[in-house]
Amino acid sequence: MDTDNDGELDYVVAGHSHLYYIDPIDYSVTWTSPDMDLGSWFYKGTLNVGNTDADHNKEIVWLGVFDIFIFDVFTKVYKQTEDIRFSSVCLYDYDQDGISEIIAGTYDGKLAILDGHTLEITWLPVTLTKNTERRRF
Ligand SMILES: [Ca+2]
Ligand SMILES: [Ca+2]
Ligand SMILES: [Ca+2]
Repeated sequence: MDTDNDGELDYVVAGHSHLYYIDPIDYSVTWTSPDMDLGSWFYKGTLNVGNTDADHNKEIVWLGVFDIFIFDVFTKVYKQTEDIRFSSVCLYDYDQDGISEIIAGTYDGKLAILDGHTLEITWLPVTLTKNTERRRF
């Protein structure tokens, strides 16, 4: 994907506790994120790219083990959610204002809409139950 709109494709890779930018020509690593302190866990899911706040730079939205990391592709400054065990994430412009909201599910079955700028959470009035019991017929 071309995350920074310079016409050159960027390879962005998540592995263990880091995010990497890889040069599309010689495959050298051009940027490595700080250690996200995810221990030996791998990241899950895909890297989402979109504009999640008021500036025009795109953000990379990445689900680590439980936390969501939001990197500005130019400044590489990032924000991180805390204290909520997220299990999935995607981007969608829920309120149609041209800025993507972060839609995220949690391990206990809740659905959240996060403001990518303030990380303020709006919980949707649904709880998805995990069907862990075997049905008996
Ligand atoms: Ca690029
Ligand atoms: Ca932005
Ligand atoms: Ca929006």
